Amino acid sequence: MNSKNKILIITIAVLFLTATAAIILNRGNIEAQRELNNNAIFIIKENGQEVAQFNMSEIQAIGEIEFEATIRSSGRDPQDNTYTGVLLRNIFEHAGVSLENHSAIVVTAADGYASAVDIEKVLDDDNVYLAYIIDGELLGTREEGGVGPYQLIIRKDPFSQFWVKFAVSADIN
Ligand SMILES: Nc1nc2c(c(=O)[nH]1)N[C@H]1C(S)=C(S)[C@@H](COP(=O)(O)O)O[C@H]1N2
Ligand SMILES: [Mo]
Repeated sequence: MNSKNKILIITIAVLFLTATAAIILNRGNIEAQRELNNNAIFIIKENGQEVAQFNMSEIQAIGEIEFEATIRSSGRDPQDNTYTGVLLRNIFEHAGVSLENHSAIVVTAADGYASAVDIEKVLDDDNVYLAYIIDGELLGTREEGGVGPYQLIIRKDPFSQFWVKFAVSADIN
């Protein structure tokens, strides 16, 4: 083998090992973060009364979906992202709460922000999600500079002011 080929093979091997190491390290990282975020409790209420609490693995087990959404916040260009989360309606159904005979769900955040979402929007099977991963990374807590651990996302809204960062509970009224 000539020295040019040797250098080529060594370069390819180094690149391959670096990429493999990065993937493995990142996977470990996500698992560690997810573990940590199992302290992240989301509370389900019906008419102001708590009916259930779920941690992140429990939320995930309800039916994880990947979806695209565009965040349109004032003063910035729209940004397309891939989120991972579950439909808000599925969380209520999992908690044994019927969506019938209700008009809205009020989602409340750790910073006091709250948003009321019409039940018609919640019933749509590709609109109102509770997300915890953005582009393969956990959303992170407010303390970590993130917008989670949970964020309410309303995909089909033309603006994002009714999305809820740091979401902690949802109350069906
Ligand atoms: N908890 C919480 N959620 C919130 C807000 C907020 O201040 N606190 N701002 C809203 C607004 S006005 C927008 S545009 C979106 C995106 O906010 P960001 O641009 O600060 O990420 O989140 C919405 N949800
Ligand atoms: Mo906004």
